[in-house]
Amino acid sequence: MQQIATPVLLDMYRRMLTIRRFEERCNTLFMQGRIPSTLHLYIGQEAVAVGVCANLRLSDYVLGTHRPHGHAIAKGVAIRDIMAELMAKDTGCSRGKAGSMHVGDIRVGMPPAIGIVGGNAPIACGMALAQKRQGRDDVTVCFFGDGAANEGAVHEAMNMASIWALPVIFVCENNLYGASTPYGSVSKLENVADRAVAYGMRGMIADGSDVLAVYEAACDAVSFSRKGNGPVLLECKTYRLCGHSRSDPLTYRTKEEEALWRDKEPIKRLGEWFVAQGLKTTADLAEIEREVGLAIDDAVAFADASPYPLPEDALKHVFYE
Ligand SMILES: Cc1ncc(C[n+]2csc(CCOP(=O)(O)OP(=O)(O)O)c2C)c(N)n1
Ligand SMILES: [Mg+2]
Repeated sequence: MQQIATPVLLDMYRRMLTIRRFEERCNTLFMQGRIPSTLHLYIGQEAVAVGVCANLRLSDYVLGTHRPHGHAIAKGVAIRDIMAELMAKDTGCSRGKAGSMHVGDIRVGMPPAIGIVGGNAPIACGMALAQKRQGRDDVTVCFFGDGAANEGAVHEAMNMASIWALPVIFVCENNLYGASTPYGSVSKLENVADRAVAYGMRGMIADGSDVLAVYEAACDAVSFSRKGNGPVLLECKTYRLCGHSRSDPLTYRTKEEEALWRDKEPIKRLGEWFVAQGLKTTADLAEIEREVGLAIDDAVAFADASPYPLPEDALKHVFYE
């Protein structure tokens, strides 16, 4: 395993924990009716967004999905701005008009996420084409799910990215289900990454419950694409430890399967690794937990105190002005 600097490791731990606690709070706020619309939580998948984004610069781009809170926090969108967006406040990152499925902040390299499954893949090609034509050695990361992998737009985008040698890292978060549909029932191939060969691009697989493994694979993929070698398809094997969206009774999967994945969930795993390596004590980790809790309290207080958008501004920032 490559040597990862301790501050990077610590930042990854803090970010994963921030995503987890942020979303747990979102769930509570949603149940209380303080967050309108719907929510797709990322609980269990934190290592994917964090391990990938720890390899990115501010000028690299990330395109999220309908499950984007983790992507946004990992890329550096402020949690105050995300929370305000979820609560439909004017201070939200999309001025309270977009909600959970469209969080992002172009100032940190993440345009609003795309709720259309697979819809972000062609957009990733466009953004990567711009990066390439501007002579930048930046990359675009396109997160998508195992369900999205079967969308026509994703196939077209991968083919085009390969032909034009675009700097796109296609990160498939294979959490075994597209809503309630098991991946095995919609693909003959065990791995989404095996499809890479059909597009003439590199395919890689990482353990998506292990942030160190994701970091290492993404480091390789990102540096490969930065050098102008074209796109990479990186599949991360992961699992959502929550329902697909609101009111999901989870009847399509077994308690045994859930327990298996809960056992190897990424945050506890990295925490235990820190302690085993002698890098941190359990007291240090408790202090990080406390600080993360305070940051989330602050984000909720900020969103609570923020005004709603004015009705007369409804059409502002919707069309190009
Ligand atoms: C084009 C399109 N079809 C259907 C939906 C409804 N939908 C939202 S999420 C989802 C499942 C997506 O599964 P996957 O790509 O594996 O992502 P995951 O939810 O597992 O993160 C579906 C069918 C949608 N948003 N867009
Ligand atoms: Mg899925």
